[in-house]
Amino acid sequence: MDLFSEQRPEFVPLATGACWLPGFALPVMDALWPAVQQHLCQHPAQQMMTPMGLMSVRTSSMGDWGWVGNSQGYAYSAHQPGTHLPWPPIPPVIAQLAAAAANRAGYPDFVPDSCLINVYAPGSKMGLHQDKDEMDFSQPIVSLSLGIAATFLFGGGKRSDKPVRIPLQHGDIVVWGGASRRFYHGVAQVKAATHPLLGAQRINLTLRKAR
Ligand code: MD6
Ligand code: FE
Repeated sequence: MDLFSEQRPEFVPLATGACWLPGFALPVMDALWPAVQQHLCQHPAQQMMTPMGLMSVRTSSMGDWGWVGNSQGYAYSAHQPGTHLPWPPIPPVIAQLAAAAANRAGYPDFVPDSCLINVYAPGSKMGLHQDKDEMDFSQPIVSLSLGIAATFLFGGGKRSDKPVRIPLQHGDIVVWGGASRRFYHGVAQVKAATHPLLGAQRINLTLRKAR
């Protein structure tokens, strides 16, 4: 028996409609990480422009709808910037994991049509924002964290609401919807670290029903 292993709970409620599922993705990691790696080799994550300036994270997408930004704004797009090709489909291991996590969180009918991949090098961060470009707010967002740890900032309905700090680790999933679907959130500047599987990076996948 390992006396020093830290027990983490399986389910942590964050707010009405939102929960944290520590380690939920670990049982399928052997199939999941190669699928993400293969996607990123073929569709490298790129720094996107937004009206607020260049983002510090790099971004790629899978599914019917990818997330694309430029200096005019940002939107879901069926086509990749540059090549105008459609995005590749969401691999079944990822879509099935997202549906299982949503089900655990109380959303039994989740079928994602968009998977946004954000790659964080140490020093990258994501400012407080709302996710409000999707059409159906009855569907949740499923967010999967891979690689080095990061502090997720989970606020409230107003930008000025003080966020709680959630220490996300490799394999953790956050599901949110319902009453907290449009809550402000972000990621604190990622601290330098090395993960045995991913090296010095954090990768976040957010799965949505965009349309
Ligand atoms: C991230 N996530 O964790 C950024 N948005 O890297 C998000 O912006 C996000 O995790 C909506 C729902 C879940 C999320
Ligand atoms: Fe977001």
